[in-house]
Amino acid sequence: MTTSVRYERQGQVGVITVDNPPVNALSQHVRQGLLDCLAQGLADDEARALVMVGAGRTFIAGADIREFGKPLADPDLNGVIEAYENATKPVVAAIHGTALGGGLEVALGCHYRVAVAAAKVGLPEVKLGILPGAGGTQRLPRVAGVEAAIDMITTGKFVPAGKALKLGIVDAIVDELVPGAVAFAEKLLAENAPLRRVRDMDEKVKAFDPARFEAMRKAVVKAARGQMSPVGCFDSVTASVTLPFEDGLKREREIFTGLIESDQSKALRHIFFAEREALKIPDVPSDTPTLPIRTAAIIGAGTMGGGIAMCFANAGIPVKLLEMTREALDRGLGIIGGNYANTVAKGRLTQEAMDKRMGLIEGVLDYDALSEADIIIEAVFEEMDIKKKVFAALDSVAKAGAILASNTSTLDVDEIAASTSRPEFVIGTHFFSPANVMPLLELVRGAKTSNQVIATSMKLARTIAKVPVLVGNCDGFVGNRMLEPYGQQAELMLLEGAMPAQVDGVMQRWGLAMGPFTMGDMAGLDVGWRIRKRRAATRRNDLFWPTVADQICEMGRFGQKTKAGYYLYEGGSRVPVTDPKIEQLIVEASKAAGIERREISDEEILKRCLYALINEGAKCLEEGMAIRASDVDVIYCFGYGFPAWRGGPMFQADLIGLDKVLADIKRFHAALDDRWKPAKLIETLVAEGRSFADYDRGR
Ligand code: T1G
Repeated sequence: MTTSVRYERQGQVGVITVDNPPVNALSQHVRQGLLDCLAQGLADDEARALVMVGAGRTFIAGADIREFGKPLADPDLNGVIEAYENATKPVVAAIHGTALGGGLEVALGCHYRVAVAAAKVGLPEVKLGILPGAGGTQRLPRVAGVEAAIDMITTGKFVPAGKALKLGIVDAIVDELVPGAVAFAEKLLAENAPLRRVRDMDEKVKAFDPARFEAMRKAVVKAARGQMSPVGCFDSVTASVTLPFEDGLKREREIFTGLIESDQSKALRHIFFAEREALKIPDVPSDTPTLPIRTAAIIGAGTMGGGIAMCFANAGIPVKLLEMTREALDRGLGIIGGNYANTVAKGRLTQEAMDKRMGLIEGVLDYDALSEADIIIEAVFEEMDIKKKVFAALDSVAKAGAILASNTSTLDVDEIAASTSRPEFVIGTHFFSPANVMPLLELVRGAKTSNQVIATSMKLARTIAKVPVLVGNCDGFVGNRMLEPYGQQAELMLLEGAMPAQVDGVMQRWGLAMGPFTMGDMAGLDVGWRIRKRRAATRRNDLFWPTVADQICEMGRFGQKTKAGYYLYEGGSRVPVTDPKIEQLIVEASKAAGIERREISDEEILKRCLYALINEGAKCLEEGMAIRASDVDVIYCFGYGFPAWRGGPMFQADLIGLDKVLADIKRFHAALDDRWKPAKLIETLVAEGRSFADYDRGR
């Protein structure tokens, strides 16, 4: 008998409790315990019905992902679920927290399901590159209907209990979890309710017209943008309509087996754990006391400042937004209001929730209004002198113990901290635009930033629904530092023979949300232009520096915001249109540089862009600017549109083979220029037969 699942009787109802902290994952001993306790409950003559519940903060959150990649030990989850489905006494699943993946599949194997109002259910396997592999694609359509099942399973979205009730996934909402579930079970007994097996509930799948699948599948393929699992999920759900239940299970198992072995699933599982690993800072103990963050303040109501203010309001934290003039403040508040109104119009937020959030944002015009804030984030113009003035002013008004943060994207956090008397309370909080949408938050550790401020900032990041990664204080930190050589290779290839559309096309077909030039046009070409001007005096003069980007900026073309950059954006459209003028400019720039243009293959484009990221990422690791290679992957997947189903640049290097990557870097070094000097860490790892994953594990 395992200890992670226990049985006890309450009156005439047997209660089976799964207790496998932290999220009651269905590890082997849990699967065995579920079978043992079911047998115990069925053998208990005093027990006329059974309830299944999770101990701690949640119901079962799914299969144990750490078991993937190894031979799955018996008992098989499908067998466990079938045993519950065929139980000779009614079984009620009592859901709180989240019932996810295999957890919801186990609940769907029970005859009935109840939930507390705050509970959520979901089948998020698609986010791990797989599909619900324990009958979820066959049972969920039978309770929720085919359309809702396709929507939930191909997106992995969580559904709150109220909606789950409406859909038919749960049968009742209860106030108190176990008493409510026991009472529900007793009611079933009193009504002599049937042992209702979901597999027998065919009405909703029979009512669905399979002719609709063709158009629906096209939409899923388009949205998947190269990821296989959403399409696999879709195909498996269609079997619930076109095949008998048992055959549908077989079809589900076939597709599952193919997906779980895929590199895409390995990459997505890597990112799942990497995101959580990034929270662990080797020299900041996990029990470091944190500072309370009850109120916040943002300086600067521009695009970034407004977006950051929304992050706090969305998390229910009152936030003051400081501007220097009433006009600038009203403009900033207006943009925020417009953003929220858009979300309401799209049905993603209620008007009441919008009003509540807007009510948490207070515009102010005086630094003194910031004196009670627990954290103050500066989001002013990216010029060091301006930032130092702001921090000097903050130093005189902020209360003792307030965190003073800069949203700088590249500037020296130590220099900013030195303009205060409290550098231990200064940290970089590099949000990504749009700040209320992009999940990544690079936390930049200054030389004097205290452990308490780091621990507080990591915790706060999660509170405001951000994915935090702690990085070192170098020019560009980690994400933007790596973007430099990536952008330079793209620019150099324009002069050597490529055009923007070819380079962007290669990177987007490979899976990036945007190629380098469409991304530059979206972010604003003037941002990079200002950085290049700042660095011009110190950049290496033994290297050739491409000039096309500067020439485009000198024409006043900064991208989407000026309706022209590398591409044209007619009528305010965001769709890039090739501009013959820019193509002509590129050809002339090649000539002026004395470069004979040549055909550049897609493979060379991909390698030079991807390996530039890998090489610089390795340098960040060897300099201690990034703690782990997996942190670099989190940064690129959550902040730069790198496809999570590719796992990040460093995961890709391991997948390709670090020795092969090094061989190509050396080839580029010989053929191109010294930008391609291999990172010492890559040479060391290859010499020792190790991978970035080995490096992260300290092996
Ligand atoms: N397996 C193993 N460990 C898990 C886990 C899981 N399913 N879920 C979470 N953990 C660990 C996590 O790594 C962290 O560990 C700790 O628990 C707390 O997690 C057959 C095949 C449930 C919403 O995809 O979405 O079922 O870092 O920090 O923010 O069809 O965890 O502390 O060492 O995320 O409160 C499907 C994944 C699996 C759900 C809680 N299920 N988990 O969020 O805590 S595949 C999922 C989550 C499957 C079946 C298929 C979240 C959460 P550590 P946390 P949280």
